[in-house]
Amino acid sequence: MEILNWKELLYPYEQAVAELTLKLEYTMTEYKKLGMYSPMESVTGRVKKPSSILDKANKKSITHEKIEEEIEDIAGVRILCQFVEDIPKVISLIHRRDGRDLTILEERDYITNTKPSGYRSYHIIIKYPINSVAGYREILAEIQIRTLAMNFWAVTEHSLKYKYSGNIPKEIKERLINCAEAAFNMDNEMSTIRNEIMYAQRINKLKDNLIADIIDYIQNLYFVTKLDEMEAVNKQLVDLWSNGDIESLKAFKDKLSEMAKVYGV
Ligand code: 0O2
Repeated sequence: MEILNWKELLYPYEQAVAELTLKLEYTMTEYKKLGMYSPMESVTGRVKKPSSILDKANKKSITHEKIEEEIEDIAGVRILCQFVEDIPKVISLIHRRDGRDLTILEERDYITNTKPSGYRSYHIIIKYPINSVAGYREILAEIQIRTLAMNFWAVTEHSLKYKYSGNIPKEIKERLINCAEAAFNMDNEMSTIRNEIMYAQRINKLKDNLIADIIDYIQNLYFVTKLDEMEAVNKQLVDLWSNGDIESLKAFKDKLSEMAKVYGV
């Protein structure tokens, strides 16, 4: 059997994880910069540890020569969403890249088809191109998309699997199934108040942006207006900061914009 050079084997996977994570983070940032709600809450990635690769190869009777061909998740990227409704949006974002910077090979919907363990998540297996010093090649990677609640369950179950070397006692398994149900109910409950939560997040963002604009105006006006005029402006800002609704903040910003025009700043 071929002796594996782990450093050489894993390097392209490290590159793939770094590139994919960065690209998806940029998409998240873009949503935020445009003042839009991002369906992705966070993106993380990891390269499977040699011990886990060997365990999986052993479990599935994969020879060393076939590891890269048959273990699809040596490179893994995980996208977390706040709401179940965000998941199809994230899937569309990945579909849009299909045939461009990645190729989709397979999709596994463990959300519609929950695993017997209680595991829920959406998996997309991709082929990803790597341009390295060694040249061009394509490697396999797995993108997991799940909600925060699904992730909480999966991470906890995974650590128990590890603790019990894959043989979780029956009683704990049953409890885990109850927990999976609780996570499922939590996702459903969160969906019912999704609009409220998204509205609150949008308002907070809007408020932050308005305050930032107001502070910019105040800084520009500081040296050109009379002291008592500036004191009144500062006092109004302090009042609005704590009590102000969006409309009053907008009106205050418009007032400062007029003042700035008058003073030519
Ligand atoms: P790790 O440590 O996360 O990398 P199989 O091992 O046969 O079940 P297969 O055929 O490789 O899985 O593909 P599948 O079912 O899409 O699962 C791949 C990965 O999904 C797993 O990788 C886990 O990360 C996650 N996963 C699948 N089923 C479960 C589950 O029941 N519980 C938890 N917590 N995670 C699951 P690895 O290699 O098992 O683990």
